Amino acid sequence: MARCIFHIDLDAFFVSVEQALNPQLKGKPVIVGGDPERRGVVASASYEARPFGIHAGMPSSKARRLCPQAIFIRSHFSLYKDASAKFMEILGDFSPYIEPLGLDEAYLDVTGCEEPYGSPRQLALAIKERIHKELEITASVGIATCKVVAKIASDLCKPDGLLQIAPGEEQAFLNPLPIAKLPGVGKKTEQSLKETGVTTIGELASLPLGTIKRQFGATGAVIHSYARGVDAREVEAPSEAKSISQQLTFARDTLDRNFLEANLHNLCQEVCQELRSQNKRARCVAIRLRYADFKTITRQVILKEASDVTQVVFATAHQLLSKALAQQEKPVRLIGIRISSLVGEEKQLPMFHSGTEKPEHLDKAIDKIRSKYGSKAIKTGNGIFSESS
Ligand code: TTP
Ligand code: MG
Repeated sequence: MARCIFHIDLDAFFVSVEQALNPQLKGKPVIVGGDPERRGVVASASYEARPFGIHAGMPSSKARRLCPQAIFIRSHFSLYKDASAKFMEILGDFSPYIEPLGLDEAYLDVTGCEEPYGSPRQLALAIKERIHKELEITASVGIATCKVVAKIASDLCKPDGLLQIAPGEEQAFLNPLPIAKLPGVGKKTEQSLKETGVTTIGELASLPLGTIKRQFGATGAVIHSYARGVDAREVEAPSEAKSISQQLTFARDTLDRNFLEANLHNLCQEVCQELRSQNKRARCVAIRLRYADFKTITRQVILKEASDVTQVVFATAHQLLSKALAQQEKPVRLIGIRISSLVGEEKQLPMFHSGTEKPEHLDKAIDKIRSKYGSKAIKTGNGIFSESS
């Protein structure tokens, strides 16, 4: 089944944050960046300033010459960092598979997340609406089967846009675009390609791979593949793990509910043990099911309070599994769990002793035994199963 990847980029980010704080700036040519008097450069220009030829990286003094009526504002990085954190948090409510790129853009793998919304398009609209409601910033979303096409799509539909490239339409979409639109094609590569008469992505795609490899080496192979709309890169969380996941593909597709529940419990135990070893707790619990026909669904919920307790995570994952199984009864080939929105261990201690601590004691005891004797040394009731035929 084709993946569904979103690339989301906030419009005129620094300017939009300033406009949200000071609505009088809305609808005007606004430039955030360095001082025109002191050799500063433009960081972000409002869409009203862009028709004057103003863009990021341009000397602010030149921007002022091009548009004397523009309003210049100095950068306030702490404001942008706060807005960025809120933006990423919103995205985390829609899919656990997030790859932030800088402050104002991210890839999201939403394969199987779209069902409750009706379609990927509806899901993208829901994300745009949340961002607009909470941050007063518009976002542009590209939807495609891979990262590179999603990124180009979001770039083309700015501002406040939404552009979906249907599976199979990638090449037709890319063909007429100028090569400079392709990530990986910098100024030098663009120039060399133009010298050989290649100006569009379609022309690049139709060059023999050998030719492009001889000219540009390994980079050549990558841009050639991108030009054909082929990009197998996964949406990956940054190196400091922001999520923990485990999945299991069964030897045989199964409809056996007890078997699925038992496996889910084991997976929960594994991710929670890892979570506890990192002294973290998770706020988001997601399950993924892949059916025999490779159709994949993802279901997730945000916990009221972050937790590292296996029983809590399993109870939540179990509810998601029950709902998913009630919706479609098809043999399952893969089950996965992912816990994300991880927070440090600043746990609220209960004022009085209460029975609610018990599952944590149980987890600690299990972790100790497993770390000493291996993960198969102990299983709790939920994790013991036999596969029925
Ligand atoms: P971009 O997303 O590239 O630009 P943008 O959000 O201002 O406008 P667009 O609608 O085209 O996405 O970059 C995000 C922020 O990063 C931008 O608001 C300011 C900062 N930035 C710089 O400081 N210098 C730069 O050269 C660029 C490109 C961005
Ligand atoms: Mg942006």
